[in-house]
Amino acid sequence: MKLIHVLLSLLCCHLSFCRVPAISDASPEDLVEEKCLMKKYTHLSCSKVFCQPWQKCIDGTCVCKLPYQCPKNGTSVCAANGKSYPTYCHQKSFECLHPGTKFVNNGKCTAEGKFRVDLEYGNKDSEGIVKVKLVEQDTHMFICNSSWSIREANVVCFDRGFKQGALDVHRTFHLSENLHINSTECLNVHCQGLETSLAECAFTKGINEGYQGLAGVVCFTQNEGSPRERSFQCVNGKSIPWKKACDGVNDCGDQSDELCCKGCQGESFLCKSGVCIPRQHVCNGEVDCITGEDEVGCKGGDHPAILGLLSMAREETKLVIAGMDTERKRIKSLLPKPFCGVRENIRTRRKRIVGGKPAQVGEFPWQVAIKYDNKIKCGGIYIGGCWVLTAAHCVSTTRTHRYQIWTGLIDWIKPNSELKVEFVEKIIVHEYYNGTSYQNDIALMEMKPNPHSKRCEIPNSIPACIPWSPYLFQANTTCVISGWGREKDNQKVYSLRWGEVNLVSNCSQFYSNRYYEKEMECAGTMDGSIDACKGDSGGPLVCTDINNVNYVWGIVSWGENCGKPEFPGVYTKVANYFDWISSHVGRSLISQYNM
Ligand code: 4AZ
Repeated sequence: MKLIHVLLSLLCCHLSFCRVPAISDASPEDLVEEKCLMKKYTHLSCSKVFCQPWQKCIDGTCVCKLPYQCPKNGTSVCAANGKSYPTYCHQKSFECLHPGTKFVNNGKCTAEGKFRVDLEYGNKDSEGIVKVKLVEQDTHMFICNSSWSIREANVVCFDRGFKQGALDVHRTFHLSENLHINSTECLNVHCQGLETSLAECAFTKGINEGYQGLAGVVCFTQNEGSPRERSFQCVNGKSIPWKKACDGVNDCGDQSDELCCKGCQGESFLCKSGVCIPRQHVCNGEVDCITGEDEVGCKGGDHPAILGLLSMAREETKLVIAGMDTERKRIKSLLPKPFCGVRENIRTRRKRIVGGKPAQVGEFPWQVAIKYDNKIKCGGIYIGGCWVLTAAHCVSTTRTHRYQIWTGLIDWIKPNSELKVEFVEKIIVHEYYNGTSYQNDIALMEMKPNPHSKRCEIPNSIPACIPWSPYLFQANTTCVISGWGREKDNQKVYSLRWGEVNLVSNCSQFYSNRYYEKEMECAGTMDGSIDACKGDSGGPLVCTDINNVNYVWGIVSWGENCGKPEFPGVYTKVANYFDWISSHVGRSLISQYNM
């Protein structure tokens, strides 16, 4: 048996139509993270991917926006229900709410010239050779095989109501006697893969190389579904060969084969968030990884935007229909982007509380001090508007008048001129805060606005961003803590200090049953030399992303003593509370993406 396999492999390779994996190749199963698969992530999971611009992220899922939430400018499009919509975003938002209202063409709806897709020479329903009729053209055309992939095939199947997309991109179809493919031209088509109609994809003219050169499709139906080899189970119920998981290609159709990856194979790129994206998406001018690294360090020569234009220009002569991808990008660029997490004048403070270093004015513009009666009781984090984030164990909801929020402060013995004192309007403690276990140790403080402007004006503060996904930063990332808390020897601290700590995974090994993975985060240093301590509570653990944007990843919460290497500091995991925070402060204040 083995010998036959080897012989076959040799023969195959000689004929160069099959690749024998090298002995050292990891098996595809090793690229996939099992624990992550249980979460059943798809293209609608906004902790892993960005939502479409006509969607917003609620509780980790992309849901439809209402059409009025779309940007106003754009040109009208026609949908399959015969209605015109003011923009593509309006139509897609409407379609998202009422599937079936599919895109037909760019422009107003007219009686003649509908876009059509038919399948020929197969069973004509779920399989066949793809034939299209473009708007304002009266002849049907076939699709060239050279541009055809599972991306486009999935779109054709979605369009025909096969929710799991395509099983395969080809099959030998039994041609009828009277095959007449008389045209020498065919159409190349290019989709993103998540369109709901082929009409949204781009078409260019190509050369027909006969029947073999034409694209076909087999849509996934339950009876096609019996797995032929060891197979990967997509979230949508389709099964695909394991070797197609984590290769940057959305074979499943719901992207579930690309979202739980430890590594990527083939022509693909691994995002830090564990997502494989196609290599062509790296440096293409659009951020695909939620962690942003696919558009960083792109060389000037191949600047993403210019590359895009060049390829458009090259295609221009043959372009039949431009597709809606450029419009999708434009809509994205028109959405409001709140500002957070960027220091005014980034100083090179690089090089690295307990064991910390003194801070300078402007280095921690989100850091606030929470004063109760005559004492700095805790730290806090300015997150925009009138809102400050802190630990629940720092505050009580009833004595708001005894609190003050000091912003712009460095030294509380000799306050600097940037200091501004604010009074407190309201305190919101998490409804499931547990003072014994310190679960949900998170609270919001609303500052009293200026009575004239009705706004909070805090000139020397800049809000820290709220992380919307637990996948934005991984274990071992170096982040920064800051505060007026005690030194190791319990020495008092008057001036703001900061230090670098690393995110620690598997923290239950240190705190066993006291640590709650979903709600808490640990951070520390190998030798315990840098740590938060008494008085730092409520203050920030801030992590910086690849674009130098600062996120409040944790709130100083608790820990066994201070500065002990075997007991890292424990922080409230802010990403877990994005929806709780936005429900109180309003989505628009803190949402950067997926609005
Ligand atoms: C505290 O008592 C405290 N080393 C805060 C942080 C840590 C320990 C104690 C973490 O507020």
